[in-house]
Amino acid sequence: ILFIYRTNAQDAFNYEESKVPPFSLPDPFVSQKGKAIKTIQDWEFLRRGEIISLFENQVYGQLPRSLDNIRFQLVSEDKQAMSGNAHLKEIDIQVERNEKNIRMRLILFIPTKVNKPAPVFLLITHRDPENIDPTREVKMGFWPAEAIVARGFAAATFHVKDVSDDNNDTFKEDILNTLYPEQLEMENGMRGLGSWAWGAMRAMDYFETDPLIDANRAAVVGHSRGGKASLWTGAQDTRWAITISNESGCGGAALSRRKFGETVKRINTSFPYWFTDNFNQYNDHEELLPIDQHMLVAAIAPRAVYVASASEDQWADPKGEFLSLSLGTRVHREIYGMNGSFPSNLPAIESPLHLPYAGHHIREGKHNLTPYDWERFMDFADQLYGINHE
Ligand code: GTR
Repeated sequence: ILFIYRTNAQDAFNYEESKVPPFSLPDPFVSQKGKAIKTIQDWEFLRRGEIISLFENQVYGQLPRSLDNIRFQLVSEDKQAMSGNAHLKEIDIQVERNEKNIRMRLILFIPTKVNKPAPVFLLITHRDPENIDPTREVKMGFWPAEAIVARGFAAATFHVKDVSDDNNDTFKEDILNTLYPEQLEMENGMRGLGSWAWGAMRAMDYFETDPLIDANRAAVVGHSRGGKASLWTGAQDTRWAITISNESGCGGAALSRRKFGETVKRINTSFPYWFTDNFNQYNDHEELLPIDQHMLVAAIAPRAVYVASASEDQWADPKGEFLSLSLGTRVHREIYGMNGSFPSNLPAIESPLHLPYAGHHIREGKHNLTPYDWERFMDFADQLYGINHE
């Protein structure tokens, strides 16, 4: 008897384009009552809200509607960080509800050479906290804060653990148990990814108060599971000028109906605490989803959106990520009349495509967030903002 062992559980999934099943996608341009969506008015007051409700109810869960009390406390500061190139602020964002509170730590490096409010990149961090070391004794390519500051942007980040731990056993600690326990009882309640998006929005609440930050030029960035959360943030919260997904894959930028690489069933099995309970209904039934992920991209419109992939990250389905971007940004083009479009095929490796309202690149190499990715995000922001930061 010959046993074939699969050493990598990801091997059992489809990686062949020829085996992608035929599918038809839900239409962002028709309302639930069948009205054709043609104008900015239709989009902003009817269809966009419907799409967000569908994602709330079926995929990520709804965010709490109330924010009882938010406070910002500067816990440490260094005006000469990074050899004088940056002003470091560490801020505790405290949110209180029903006399209970949680704190989320925001790390923020603001370039000192800029004498006007700085545009900012916020990274939703799920990896080891050494990736975002505020002392900069450890410097990782995952968050190249020096390089971000050198280009005139503020570099901000928080760790998801402060809002909801990335762990099935402990994700309820912090905001869910402490502030919003009723969400846990709801089949469309907030879970892990929703909590992280909530955290990003609280960072934005802070940016709006800091005179050194240009909150109108803020980008939210996440890698992989963090990219799923950044898309969910940008889709709901219209304050972000740019929403960036790096290799977010299934439940992020990739179209679920392609079933290429990671599938809905697999993600709900491995990471049941990321999504709301209702998402389980679509295990092996992607065709029943009332949305697909191109509509998450669409919900960001008219604000800018960037989707990045990596050539060896087939688990995240680079082609499915690109298709979502190109289909989702039809709203930018067809409703808002923005110029430029994407080609029908996935662009070549390391040939970034930066349109006025959307960006894409596929980097050579493995699943990761790297300085190459960051430099492209900053190129895109420079172009969008039309600035040199001198
Ligand atoms: C994988 C997961 C992906 C992605 C990735 C990551 O195990 O299947 O959906 O989130 O982790 O976050 O790096």
